[in-house]
Amino acid sequence: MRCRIVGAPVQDGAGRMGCEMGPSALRTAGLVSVLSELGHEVEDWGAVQAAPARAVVHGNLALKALPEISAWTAAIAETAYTASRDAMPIFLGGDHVISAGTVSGIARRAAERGRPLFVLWLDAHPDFHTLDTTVSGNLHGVPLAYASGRPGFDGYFPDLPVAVDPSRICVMGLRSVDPAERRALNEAGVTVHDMRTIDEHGIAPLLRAFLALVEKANGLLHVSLDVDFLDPSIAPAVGTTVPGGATFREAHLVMEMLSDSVLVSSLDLVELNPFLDERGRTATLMVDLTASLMGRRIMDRPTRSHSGS
Ligand code: DIR
Ligand code: MN
Ligand code: MN
Ligand code: MN
Repeated sequence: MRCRIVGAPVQDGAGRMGCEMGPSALRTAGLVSVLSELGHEVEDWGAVQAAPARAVVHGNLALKALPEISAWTAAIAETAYTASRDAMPIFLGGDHVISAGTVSGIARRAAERGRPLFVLWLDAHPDFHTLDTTVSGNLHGVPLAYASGRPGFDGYFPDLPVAVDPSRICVMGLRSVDPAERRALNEAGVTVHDMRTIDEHGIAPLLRAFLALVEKANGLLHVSLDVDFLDPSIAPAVGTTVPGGATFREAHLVMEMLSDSVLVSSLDLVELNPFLDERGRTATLMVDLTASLMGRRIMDRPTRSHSGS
């Protein structure tokens, strides 16, 4: 497969600095060579350039860096649209606000192809705040709400070409949800698997059910992997650690099942903060998880051929 690496060195959406270094750390951990060794053709597009910010003022004075983030979102959406023309884009964050742009650009591409877009959001948090409900004001808490067309972004974020239908979104790994997000997730009808559900059922059947929906609809699948989906004991390099996350085995199982499904058409690797890492340990884990998603296996397994785009 042809993979296109796209850096999105955004850090203003998170509560602390450091995510800007994420793309460098993922490259340093060997992302490109790992993908090449798996037989993929890899193109590295370098980094998205932020457009100049224009003044944007919002009534919620807690919002941080709104003009800058709005400009980043426009630039990332455009690049995501272009990069997904004839390759599988892998977006290197940057904090999770980059996904406002990546999902928007990918949704536009999917609509043009007449394919429904599904989104798998692997995260401790649902990132389902609007500009009005966020309490922290950190805009990495809003991208899924924006991409699914929740109201209140008009005039502040770029106009959304195509919204992702909430019934095609699955959020997995939740263990930190603000009250406004909980209400909104229920109302919108997003499929939500919190850690308790994963504990009770096991992660595989939950994922399998979602993949069956994607397959049945002949959909495209965007995967957004936040470092804090993982337990902090294995992935410490993130500004918002929450105990009780996915284990090493659960995370690799998810990635291998995604690989087997041959449904994934784009990927975000977000929230890596290399300043908080232990000698590249978290960056290396993120690269290894990407390898599992892109075909690395412990032993040979029966594989399906790619269904094409
Ligand atoms: C919290 C934490 N819900 C907020 N969110 C995220 O700031 O809105 N942390 N995304 O990573
Ligand atoms: Mn997130
Ligand atoms: Mn998170
Ligand atoms: Mn509008």
